[in-house]
Amino acid sequence: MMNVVNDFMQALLNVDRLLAKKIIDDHVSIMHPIQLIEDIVVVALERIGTGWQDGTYALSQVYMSGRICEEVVDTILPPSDPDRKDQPKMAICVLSDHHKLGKTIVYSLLRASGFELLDFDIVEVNDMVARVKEQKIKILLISVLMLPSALKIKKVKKIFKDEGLDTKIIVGGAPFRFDDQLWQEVGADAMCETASEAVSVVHNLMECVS
Ligand code: B12
Repeated sequence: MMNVVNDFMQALLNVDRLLAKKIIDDHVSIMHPIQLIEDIVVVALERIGTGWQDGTYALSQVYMSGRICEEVVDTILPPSDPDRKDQPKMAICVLSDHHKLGKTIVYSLLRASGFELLDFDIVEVNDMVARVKEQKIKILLISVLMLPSALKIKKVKKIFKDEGLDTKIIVGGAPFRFDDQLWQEVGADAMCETASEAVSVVHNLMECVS
């Protein structure tokens, strides 16, 4: 698997869309799409991010890698399951930052697993709270990839508390993988390391909401 990750990473760094797509296409028949994304795409992007941080790669390479992955991932995400489950109202969003790929994957995975959920896309705190109230959201999934965005969840939680909202918050994204206490510090009800975990975590939380 490490060789495949290396090849995929090189294709991204060389901005070779065709090769990147071919590597993914070659594996999609032997791996579940979400597994493939987590074992190849996420790992390669993380390594590119670390390489940018230590000065090995340029931000333009991070940017183009992200764009190519968005295109490639889009072609393999599973279709939604028409047999919707009986469930509390849910929504997903990116809070404040502009890293959308994780959110897109979690959204597709939950829909493919039979859940219906709204996509608020990128939102700021006040807009998010207003939409949660308007739509009577019971479970809110928040994706963030930057620490300052993660810390804003504290404010969301405080407003929910002050206004008597019992909406449960599930968080995910890089800052929570870097620091495994952070989800509790920001007041979330649950955290997922990967998109695959979202289905069982949502199931567990569904039992706590009316
Ligand atoms: C690609 C990328 C970009 C692209 C984004 C393109 C796009 N449209 O998404 C671009 C070039 C635009 C970008 C810009 C920046 N980036 Co950037 N970026 C990345 C990189 C390399 C990969 C992110 C990614 O897409 N990963 C793949 C996805 C699929 O993984 P994921 O989001 O983690 O999601 C998985 C899980 O976490 C989980 N998940 C995610 N969210 C949720 C939510 C829920 C509810 C659940 C259940 C699960 C879940 O499911 C997914 C699948 O398993 C990361 C490195 C990293 N380690 O993450 C840096 C990184 C996030 N970026 C970083 C930074 C600093 C920036 C910039 C500030 C750089 C700059 N100086 O301009 C800007 C900020 C832009 C902004 N305002 O948001 C830092 C953040 C550091 C920090 N501590 O805050 C990182 C960590 C890089 C680093 N090592 O320093 N970036």
